[in-house]
Amino acid sequence: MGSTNPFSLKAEPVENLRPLKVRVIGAGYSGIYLGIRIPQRLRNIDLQIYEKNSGIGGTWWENRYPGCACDIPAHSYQYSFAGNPNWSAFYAPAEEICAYLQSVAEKYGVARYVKLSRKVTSCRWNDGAKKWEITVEDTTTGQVVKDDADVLISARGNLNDISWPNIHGLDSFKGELMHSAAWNQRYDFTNKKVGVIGGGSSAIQIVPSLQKLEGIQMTCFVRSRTWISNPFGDSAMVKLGLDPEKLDFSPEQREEFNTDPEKYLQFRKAIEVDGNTIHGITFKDSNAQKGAEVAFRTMMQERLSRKPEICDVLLPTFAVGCRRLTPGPGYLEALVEDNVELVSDKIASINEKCVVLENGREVQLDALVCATGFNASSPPPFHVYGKNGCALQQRFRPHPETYLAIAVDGFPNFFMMLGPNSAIGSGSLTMMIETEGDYIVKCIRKLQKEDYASMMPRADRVRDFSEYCHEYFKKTVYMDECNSWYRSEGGKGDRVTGLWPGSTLHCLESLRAPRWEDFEYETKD
Ligand code: N01
Repeated sequence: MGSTNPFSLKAEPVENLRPLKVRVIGAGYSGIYLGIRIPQRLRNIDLQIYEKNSGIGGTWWENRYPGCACDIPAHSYQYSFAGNPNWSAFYAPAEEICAYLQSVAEKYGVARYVKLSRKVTSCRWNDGAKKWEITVEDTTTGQVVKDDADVLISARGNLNDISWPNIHGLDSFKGELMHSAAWNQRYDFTNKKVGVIGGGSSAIQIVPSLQKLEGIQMTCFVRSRTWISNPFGDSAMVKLGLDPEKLDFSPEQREEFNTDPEKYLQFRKAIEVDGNTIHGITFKDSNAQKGAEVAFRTMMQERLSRKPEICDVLLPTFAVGCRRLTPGPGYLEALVEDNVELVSDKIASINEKCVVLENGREVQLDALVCATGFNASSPPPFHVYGKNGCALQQRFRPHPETYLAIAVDGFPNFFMMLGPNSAIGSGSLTMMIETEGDYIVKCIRKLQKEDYASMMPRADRVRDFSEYCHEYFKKTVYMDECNSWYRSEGGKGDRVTGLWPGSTLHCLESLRAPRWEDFEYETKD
């Protein structure tokens, strides 16, 4: 019988477990999880986590634009074992999430494994030694260090390779130019003419925050339509007597969550149940999809009633959820303000001072914000060479293929957290992260206990999963007529490579117990 305490360690004799070197790339939600679980569940592991930034927290360390918050209810965007009754708002701000991650890392002693300002530039599998050879750059000194590992885990996140818009003349702009994920905190936007390119989740958070600044004049360049949803988890809020319009928790509510665990658990449960019902929306022509379309259309029309012409260019013709849904508190309200103009005409070029539209109009600007997202379907931004020197970049052409989003044939002892096909458009990403991490821990335990030098998924199993994904997504809204980072080839491809093919619960069940027969193994010589 196992212990009911998830943190307890079974009393395994240490000498039974082969020592292994494990290297993790990235100290965001995924890497921190591994920094907790690997030492808890395994013995004789030499663990190191390389983080390119000078602080831990991953995307929540990097993204610091005004209004940056998680648009998923904070209580379902946390580790299952580290519930935080103190979130200040239903959608927690980025700084607060980053501080939460740092506090969890500190509590569980993760920092001792993390090497900050270390950028992994290359990983090469040495078939003779059956080890990964890793090249790491110290970003503060430029010094290059060599390391090796039995097991390599990419926990790099998939939304950090910045995508600048491909617009002629962008480099010639002489005003302040910044990307949403590389914000210049020193720039003062007050009394400025500011352009924002993009209508995705980042722009939707940036626009209402900037719009309130004194003297600002904004032009939002939005070339594609987008669905704005009701707040995720709104029925959970209503059930508990909270007002979905008021997203901050009062001191009394936080006090209640702290002093009444029952109430807190009830609240978390209600959010989870609410989240699970969203999954129905992702199926084409489902009743949930039809219902959501009517509800969101009506809601958007109401909120845009001061400038109904915006509906003509913003209300989508594609299915709800095809591209990422955003609740966007305050976005539609900001678009109807007098100091904001929404421009849907395509941008032709950019010069020193202006964005030039295809219709010839020039929009003069002091600052231009590119909220133009990330190259999400690309392989990691460091080189990974597997067996016979095969590059992961090559293996992922024409589109990424994996075994259960976690491993790839030809790449022994290489595992991915949030790799291709592992995000979720309708549920809790943090639960997926924990599930993937637990699966990888089981694989490492197998290598250790059964004394295998390496394991990797069989090619036919990878093909099966890839075909399963392809068939699954045909039934969903994700293949409808929209651009989204969920899809291959920069958003327009015929494969959905960003998302797990199913619900969060489906992922949890699929990864609960590894099918060891789907892997091939090598022993030490
Ligand atoms: O990026 P995006 P994002 N001219 O790729 C437009 C996560 N996230 O940073 O759709 C004009 O969604 C582009 O237009 P189009 C979340 O997973 C989470 O906003 O290609 N426009 C699009 O509108 C999200 O999905 C939170 O036609 C151009 C926009 O730029 C992901 O990050 C918060 C253009 C890019 O939208 C990415 O979101 C924020 C051009 N030349 C983000 N090029 C949470 O709260 C591009 N665009 C959890």
